[in-house]
Amino acid sequence: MQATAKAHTNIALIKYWGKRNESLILPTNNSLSLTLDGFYTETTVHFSEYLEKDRFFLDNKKVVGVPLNRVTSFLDLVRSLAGKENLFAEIRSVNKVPTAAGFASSASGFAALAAASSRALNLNLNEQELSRLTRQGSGSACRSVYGGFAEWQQGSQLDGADSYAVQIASEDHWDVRMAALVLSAEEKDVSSREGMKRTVDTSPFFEGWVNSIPADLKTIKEGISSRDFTKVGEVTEANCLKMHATTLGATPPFTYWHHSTLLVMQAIQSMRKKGIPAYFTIDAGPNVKVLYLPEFEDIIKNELQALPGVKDVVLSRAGKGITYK
Ligand code: FM0
Repeated sequence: MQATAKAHTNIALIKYWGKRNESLILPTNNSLSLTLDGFYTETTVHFSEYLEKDRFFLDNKKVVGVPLNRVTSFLDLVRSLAGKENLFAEIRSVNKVPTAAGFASSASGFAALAAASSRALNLNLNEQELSRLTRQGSGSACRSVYGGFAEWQQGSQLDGADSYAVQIASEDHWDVRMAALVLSAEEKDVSSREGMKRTVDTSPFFEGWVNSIPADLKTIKEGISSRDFTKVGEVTEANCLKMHATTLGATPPFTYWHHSTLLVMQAIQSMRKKGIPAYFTIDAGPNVKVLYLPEFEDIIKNELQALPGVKDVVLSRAGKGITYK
């Protein structure tokens, strides 16, 4: 009753921002992401009759408190699917992230946990079933089941049966790349979970955000299918800015940007004026990710590394979906 799975993280080009059901993790909009080969989590789950509760080691360190509770609650779902409510597990995860600086590992983490635990209990889930299960650990994680470009379909059913991700194009369809810039090692003030809830509950801009999604999705899917970098880049950047605009309208208002975030955003826009095609996106934190094409990799890396406030630049290609050992 043991299995090991590896999952890569994903970065949304069209963001998930808002839930319609918090306990089931059902979103208010579809989202679309690129899975990255540079960041992953590898997890081994070992269920054993000799254990009296779950125990969790991350990078060989024992984890307790809230992160352990999140893992245990998620395993409760897997246990109940398998009819093994009283079987506990030892979970060992290794995170491959360049630094602990504000890079969400929850996407790769829950995808690897869902895959390893469901396989250890012989659940035989197909990709859609695995994505639907993964969603209940962390929403954005349901897209990491797939390599390349994946779309999380929000679905309409109340129980979430039709809320899971599907692959839009594999990692071999198009060699687009992403640079992750490390700007700050500080803990964020407002988690993505809390930030999206505050936005849904209080921001007058939230309705505009939700209404704008279908057009953005149509554009990005056309762009991905025809490998139109300008089209994909422009809608990625615009969608990110719209998401972040909703937080400024919340009560109390907040932003994830630091001064160095804004500096990098402006630098990327001026790189484009110089003829270097690059577009940014930002999640619920200060760090910036930059979408680019391989032929511009050297120049983009040099320009980004030279920016003030940039501590590190990590380059990624499109990554694979879940793999098992
Ligand atoms: O990834 O409350 O998945 O689409 O990263 O666990 O469901 O951590 F920019 C924000 C990620 C949200 C956009 O939210 O929330 C995206 C975000 P949970 P997540």
